[in-house]
Amino acid sequence: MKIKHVRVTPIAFRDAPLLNASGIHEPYALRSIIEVESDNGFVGLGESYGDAPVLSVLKAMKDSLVGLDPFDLNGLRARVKATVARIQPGSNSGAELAPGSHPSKQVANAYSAFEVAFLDLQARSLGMPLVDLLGGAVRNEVPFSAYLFLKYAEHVDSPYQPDRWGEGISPEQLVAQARKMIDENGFQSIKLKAGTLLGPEHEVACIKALKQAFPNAPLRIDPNGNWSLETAIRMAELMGDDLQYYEDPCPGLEGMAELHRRTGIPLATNMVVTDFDEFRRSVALNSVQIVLADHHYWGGLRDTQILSRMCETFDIGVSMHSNSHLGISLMAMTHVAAAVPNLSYACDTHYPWQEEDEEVIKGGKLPIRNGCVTITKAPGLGVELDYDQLGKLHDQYLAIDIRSRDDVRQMQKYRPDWKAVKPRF
Ligand code: GKR
Ligand code: MG
Repeated sequence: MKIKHVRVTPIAFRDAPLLNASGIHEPYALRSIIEVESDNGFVGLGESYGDAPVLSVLKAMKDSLVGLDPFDLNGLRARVKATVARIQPGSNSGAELAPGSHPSKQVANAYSAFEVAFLDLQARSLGMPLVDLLGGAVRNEVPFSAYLFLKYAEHVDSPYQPDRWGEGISPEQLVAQARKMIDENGFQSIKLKAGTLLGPEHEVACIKALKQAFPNAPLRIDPNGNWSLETAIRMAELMGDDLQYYEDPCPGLEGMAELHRRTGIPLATNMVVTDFDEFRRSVALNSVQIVLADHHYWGGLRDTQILSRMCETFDIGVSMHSNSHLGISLMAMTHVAAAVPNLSYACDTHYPWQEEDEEVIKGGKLPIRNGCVTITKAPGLGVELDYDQLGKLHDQYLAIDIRSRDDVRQMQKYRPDWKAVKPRF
């Protein structure tokens, strides 16, 4: 079997005005949809970042993959390395929350984008679910958590009708947001995105309200490194006992290590451990007790399994990170999570925030039941592209002027003096 065509299609979909440490989400999120077609008629699918620097690598890669055997993952890696060395793509200043766009991650994330599509193609050609190529499923139901955001009711320039979630600013509104998300998806655990302009005390009040409303649900808070060590310690004193884990409260491997020494609270990260070198340094310092894996920038599904194995070796818990994404990514996350025996926590997903009419796979949005996404016996990732939807979302991409995520620039539309400062509090 040889690769005959590779297509990379940038798309844009509506994204809610969600607040975070950098600022606020823009009205559209960008992704790329990858199709790898073999000479015997199978098509493997992938989904990755859609920011300009990433797209430039994916597009530059396309033709070099024609003629390659989709089982030749080492050949894929060599071609990715050669392409990145040749074109040296730029960085994406506004997306430090999502390490995938960082220049040091270009090889890992481009490899991942195609590795998923290659594995999907391999599995389809063999008529088996992708998870079987990862050693088989240790669970068929993969648990995800409710991912709450402080948010405005609508975007600053109102490019479209307000979303169905309404404003999420007060603790009462956050509890209502959680209830709706849990009613619709059955989530058992709850994560609150923090580090926003509303400040740590307000965000701790939201955690307290959530604890009261959902006393049995494990809670997490994630300020994306936007609190100083002293602030993180002060907030830990207020809510430490309410948390399952404390995700990236303050910046840096050293800061996190010191925080753990002084509070004893389990710390999780998708910011200070984003590659194997940082993993090694984190183990030496005991910076984190849980790593949030993300195949998009950890170098694919197989490297995510290696990361999980490393976590097991060093007695570190495994959870999963997410950015705004659609169903192909959700199924890739689900297949790899199904093949990780030591997945110790429900995974993150932004999926509930995405609109019903903007899914790119046939049949619309995938169901999340009892907080879980199910692996089926269908070949590969188990999803098919809806080409009408792909065309619609690509046209939407062409119609807007966002080419790289920049939550700082978006916040400046609300507050012209807003700057990228970290830690802010
Ligand atoms: O989408 O605003 C966001 C998140 O803050 C995202 O960018 C992070 O990468 O969800 C992520 C996280 O857990 O840090
Ligand atoms: Mg995080």
